[in-house]
Amino acid sequence: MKNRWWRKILPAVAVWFYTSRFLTGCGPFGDVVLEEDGLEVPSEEEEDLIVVGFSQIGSESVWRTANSASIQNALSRENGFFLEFNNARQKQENQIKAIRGFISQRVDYIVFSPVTEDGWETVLQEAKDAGIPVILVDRKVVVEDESLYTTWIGSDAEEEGVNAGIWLEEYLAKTGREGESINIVVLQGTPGASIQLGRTTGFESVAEKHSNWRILEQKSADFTNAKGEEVMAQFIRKYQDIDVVISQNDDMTFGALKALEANGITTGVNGDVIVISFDAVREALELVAQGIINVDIECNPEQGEYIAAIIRKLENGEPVEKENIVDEQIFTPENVEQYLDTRTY
Ligand code: GZL
Repeated sequence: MKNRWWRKILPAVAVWFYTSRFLTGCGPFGDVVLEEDGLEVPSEEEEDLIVVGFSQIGSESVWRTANSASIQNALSRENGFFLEFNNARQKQENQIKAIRGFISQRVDYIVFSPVTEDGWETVLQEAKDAGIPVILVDRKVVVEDESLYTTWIGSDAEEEGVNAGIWLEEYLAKTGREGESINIVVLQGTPGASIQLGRTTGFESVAEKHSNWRILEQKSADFTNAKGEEVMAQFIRKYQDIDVVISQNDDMTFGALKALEANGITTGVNGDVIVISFDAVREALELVAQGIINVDIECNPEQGEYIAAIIRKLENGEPVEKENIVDEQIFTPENVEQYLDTRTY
């Protein structure tokens, strides 16, 4: 383990942090949004734990909650880690402040899921200058200098979008509709998020092969249930003949289904509208089993063990891949039943 002499002064830092926070209403690192209990400081007996600062995007979706649980379970004290977990409430400025807080605390590793792909060079350079390795998880960043982060763990967003397009091709052929004019609306995730951009590009790359497919509109509903319902209601008011709804996560799908039902529009295997969703959280898979959602493209949130394994490799001086893709699959009414009982999220 590294000699972390500075840990001796951490209790004093904590007193300073709490005092300044109490007196000024915010922490010395600005209004960093930390867990309710504020700055946790490793105790004497926790000296040898690997200290990880994790900036999570938020708690906007069922998927995100599962992702956080996976990371907190894997980076536990029992497993040799001291985890500083920060919820950025989907704001990049909160993530940047949290990362600066981790740098000030001199954590051993910084791990974060970047809410959007741009605007990270400065803070990543600060982490590099401080000699703190950065591990990206879930979403990606776009930076000139890729040495600013050690590795990335997540899903192949573009492949997920392509898989949605391929499934639609096969489904239309199977139902004798491949020659029909197909009107499509897309509920997109957070603008500028790598996962949203990838899913969009992937699906578009298939759609452009079909002159009879028409993407009427693509609009962000920010990966949330409420916005999904709101944007779907707008689509319904605007377009008379929607054949397919592509929803880039299950939470937006849940909202969209509410709006469709409120307008007497049925969905799924025997419905008016085909619904293609992403994430494959258990609640959505139950709707796939009922034939209400036609297909759910899994995006695996169980990334905690991947992070723990990579940190252990780095601690041992072993090389790690720059990109680590997590396993995932596609769920349809035909195959979903066998997985329902074993789903962990
Ligand atoms: C996917 C992840 C996305 C999920 C949404 O990798 O970034 O963010 O699809 C979540 O549910 O909000």
